[in-house]
Amino acid sequence: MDYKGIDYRKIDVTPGMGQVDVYRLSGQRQVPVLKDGEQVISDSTAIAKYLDETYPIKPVIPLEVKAKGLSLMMEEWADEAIVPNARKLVLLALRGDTEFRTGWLPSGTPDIVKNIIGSVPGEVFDAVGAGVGVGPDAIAAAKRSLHQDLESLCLILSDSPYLTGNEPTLADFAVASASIYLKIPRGNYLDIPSSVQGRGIPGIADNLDYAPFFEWRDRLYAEVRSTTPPSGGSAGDGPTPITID
Ligand SMILES: N[C@@H](CCC(=O)N[C@@H](CS)C(=O)NCC(=O)O)C(=O)O
Repeated sequence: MDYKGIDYRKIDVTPGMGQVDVYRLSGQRQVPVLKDGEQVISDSTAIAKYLDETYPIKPVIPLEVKAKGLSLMMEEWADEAIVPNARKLVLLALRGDTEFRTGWLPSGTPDIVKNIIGSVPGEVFDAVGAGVGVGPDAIAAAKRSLHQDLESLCLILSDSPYLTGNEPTLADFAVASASIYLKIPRGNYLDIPSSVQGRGIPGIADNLDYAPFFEWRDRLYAEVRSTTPPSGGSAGDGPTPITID
């Protein structure tokens, strides 16, 4: 919606209790959900399709058939391969880096709480990982997949400024958002403490081979993402307003 210049209001949902409202609104419990007047749409692909149909300016799903197929395929790949693999490795990064671990805590967190969280032994993370089926083999497989994914992405980006051509599409937005697990962007694009910005999974976030990928990602955020908190409605020649109750 930032890319299309559509004004919107964002409501963060608290996992658990907050999802009751999501369920009441949309009949399912996951985000994102878009409410546009009386229309309620869940699932990011369905939302992208709806936005392109209703607000055709700057389509996020390309009209040209090959780029359209690639965009939809890459979006699925970002959600189904990059995100789950990266989530597994985030656990490993939190295990090994106390500063990364405590950097997530709100700024007012008392030192005693920070110290306790910072001193949780690595074995506890191993046990949690094993408990959710993320043992050493799963971690090695996730690493292999991500290295191959990043090599592929760098190859694609060496030939065009965006993943499917000269304009950003759903593919770019999906892969860029999945990449947040790999390395957190610097800048006030997301509500993420500055102490963890620029940090990420060792061997990936700091790997110079993948610098072109993270440069593309950061350029996309700088070009597209609004840094000011979205507000409801705007007048004059600003972005097209959507009414959200
Ligand atoms: N295919 C869906 C996936 C949505 C999804 O995985 N949402 C996650 C957050 S990124 C969620 O709501 N998780 C909470 C839950 O599953 O209870 C889409 O692309 O919108």
